[in-house]
Amino acid sequence: MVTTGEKVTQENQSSNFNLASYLKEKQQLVEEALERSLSISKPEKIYEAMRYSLLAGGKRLRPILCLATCEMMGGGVEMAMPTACALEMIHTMSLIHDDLPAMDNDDYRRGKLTNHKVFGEDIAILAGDGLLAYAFEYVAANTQNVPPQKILDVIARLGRTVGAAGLVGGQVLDLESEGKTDISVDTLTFIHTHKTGALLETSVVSGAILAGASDEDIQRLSKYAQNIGLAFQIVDDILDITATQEELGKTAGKDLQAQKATYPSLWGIEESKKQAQQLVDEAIVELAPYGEGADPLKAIATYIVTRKH
Ligand code: GRG
Repeated sequence: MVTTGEKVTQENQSSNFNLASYLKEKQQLVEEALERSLSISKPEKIYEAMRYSLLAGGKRLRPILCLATCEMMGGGVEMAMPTACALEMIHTMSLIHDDLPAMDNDDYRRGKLTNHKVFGEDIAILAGDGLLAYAFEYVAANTQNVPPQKILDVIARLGRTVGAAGLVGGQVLDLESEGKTDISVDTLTFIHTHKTGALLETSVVSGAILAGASDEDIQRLSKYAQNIGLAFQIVDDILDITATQEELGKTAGKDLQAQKATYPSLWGIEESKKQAQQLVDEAIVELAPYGEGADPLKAIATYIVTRKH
């Protein structure tokens, strides 16, 4: 599955880079920006519901990927922060809707009760809608020092990513596949490249666009992101089996309970781990031209297969 002739060697693995302190620093910046992005107004209930899920923690992987890519391509954190926040708003709204009784029917998310358990189903649906709309407003109204055409490109990509060509399409196929025993690897991969991979890809690519990256760089970074996106989902499937509710912050073992086809159910756990590692190796190959500047993206790729939650 290696997509270029290059090999992953020791020198293009991150060596002295400290991912833990990098993630801590960026997570703090993102938390502060998210806190500032949405204040309580009238009617208070909907803002409280939106803030409840948006500020409930989480790894903030999508905003960090956007910021890291923007910086790697020569841009600054400030120009990418509105998009980084919008990515987290979109991700959070997808979690709120995914947890609803009509979808996955989950009681816990990010270690807390799900939005509908606290605010009711009606408000949870509206909180998701509110966050989705606000994400687009937030990018358009707050992005500075970026040419308007680039901002429009980011907004168009965000739209495509959440719609039927992305998260919504992946979710529909996922719902249709529940309880079926004959799901192929191709169908499973379609579900996850849309449901999970699309937003991770847009996180990376939008950071590159805002920094003014060339089409060639964007293509390379898309490949990096597609590979880590799929690896991320394979690991998610494995963790659903091997991790505890405390580690996950949500109910463990849900896939088996809902009779969902997963990578471990098709390949077994060991082969799934091998495939995830191979995808990450291939992702890292794409970063070869960017030297030390790519250390954060390399380390994040590695973290994706070693993470415990
Ligand atoms: C987007 C309009 C619109 C509707 C939503 C419900 C739905 C359509 C799509 C489902 C998308 C979904 C929930 C995909 C799963 C993605 C995933 C692996 C989530 C877990 O991500 P982490 O581990 O979570 O990054 P944290 O909590 O760390 O942010």
